[in-house]
Amino acid sequence: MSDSVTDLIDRLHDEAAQDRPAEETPDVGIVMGSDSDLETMMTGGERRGAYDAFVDELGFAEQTDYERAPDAQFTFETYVTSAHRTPDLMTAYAETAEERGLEVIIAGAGGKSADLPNMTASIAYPLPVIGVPVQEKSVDSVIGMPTGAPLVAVDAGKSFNAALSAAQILARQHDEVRDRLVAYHEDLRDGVGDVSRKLHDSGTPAFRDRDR
Ligand code: RP5
Repeated sequence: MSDSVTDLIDRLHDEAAQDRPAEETPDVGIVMGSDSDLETMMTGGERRGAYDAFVDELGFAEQTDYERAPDAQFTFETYVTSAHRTPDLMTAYAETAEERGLEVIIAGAGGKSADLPNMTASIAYPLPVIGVPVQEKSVDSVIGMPTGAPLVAVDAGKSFNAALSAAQILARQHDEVRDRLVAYHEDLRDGVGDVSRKLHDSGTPAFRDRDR
């Protein structure tokens, strides 16, 4: 049988069988249960997401072709692998992840049975998985792993932080990622300093009305 899911599964196994140098394979794998999770997981939603953290703040690029790496040194890739609708694809992704060269996976799902992060973590073990509950009601099902089955998770919707956490894992081996993380934090610090001075020096009413 050949269908789009089977094709993807075959592709993942083919890629796992290749012997690509680490510099050419994606460093981070991002999976989500549905493309309806895209804004929360990646970009364009109520708050900034993993795509914004990786691309705008840390200089990563999205790798869309496993056999053709982008110029950027650090990369991520993105797939939909639903735990309930495509358990075979979720399994194939998780079990090939390490061989395909991934260092860490970010997995997000919504609903009350947000099983993708924890199932991906169980199958991809010992690769670290960072879970993102896409909705508040998904938090318990993402973080509720039994003893001995580890999963690191962020708060509901905080895929931006999941990207920073993934970068922290990569930074243990790559000074360049560490430098980018430090620079990002210094920017945050400067931002607080700037806003604090403006608030104080202009006074509350003028500060509040500054962008009106
Ligand atoms: C979950 O069900 C997905 O992660 C998504 O958050 C939710 C709803 O999915 P759709 O019905 O929008 O595809 O598995």
